[in-house]
Amino acid sequence: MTVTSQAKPHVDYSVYLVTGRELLPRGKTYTECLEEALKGGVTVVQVREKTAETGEFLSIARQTIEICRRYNVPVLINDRIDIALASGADGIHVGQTDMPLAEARKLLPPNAIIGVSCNNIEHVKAAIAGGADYLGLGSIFPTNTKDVTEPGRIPGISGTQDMLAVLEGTTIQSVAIGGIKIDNLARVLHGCSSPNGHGLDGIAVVSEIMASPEPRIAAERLAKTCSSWKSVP
Ligand code: TZP
Ligand code: MG
Repeated sequence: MTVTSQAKPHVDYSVYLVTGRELLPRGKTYTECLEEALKGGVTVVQVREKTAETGEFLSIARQTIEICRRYNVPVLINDRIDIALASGADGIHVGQTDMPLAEARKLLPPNAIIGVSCNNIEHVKAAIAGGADYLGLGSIFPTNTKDVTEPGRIPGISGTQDMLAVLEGTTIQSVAIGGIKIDNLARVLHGCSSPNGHGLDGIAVVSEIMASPEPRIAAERLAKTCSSWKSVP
């Protein structure tokens, strides 16, 4: 699966890892963490680099893709279309202040996956109109991983339910993100559904896996809870 292949890949968003190399525990390398997380059941990876220079970002993206291909797991690039194209990633994830969705679509091949961060229902409506493939809803809880202190940046479970209601009747998938840990995962999965039962397709985490001394176990626990939730009729 690359942005140059033909069909748009189907993505399983169940356990979505967003990278954060700065959170790695002492003694654990990025590639060790990534490979362990993949063995534990991560289903999609977003390479998120906030301080790396372009060359370094590209090399991390390529390294990530090389490892994730072995597990048949798609790789998305945070924000940078140039890095996505140069590395052969499966798509990008954009925030509300990044490249607008419509412009990103024009620049990327038609089979590229594009995800958008949404904090409120206006964002969701715009993302639907712009043809997003999936949405990252949140931050659902406060988190130390990203500055979400601005008013309106933490929709919580009830704000996420409102956003999911707008997604009803569309094929756009969604994950919740922000402060999700194994201890609150069941609450997120069960709590986040619209009044008509439209729920999440998965959850995204940074620190729960990246900061763990045992990323494989962390990913396994998330995957297990997610799969038992998905098996509920
Ligand atoms: N977008 C919204 S919250 C967040 C991002 C990238 C950070 C989530 O990190 P964590 O460690 O899973 O709370
Ligand atoms: Mg961004």
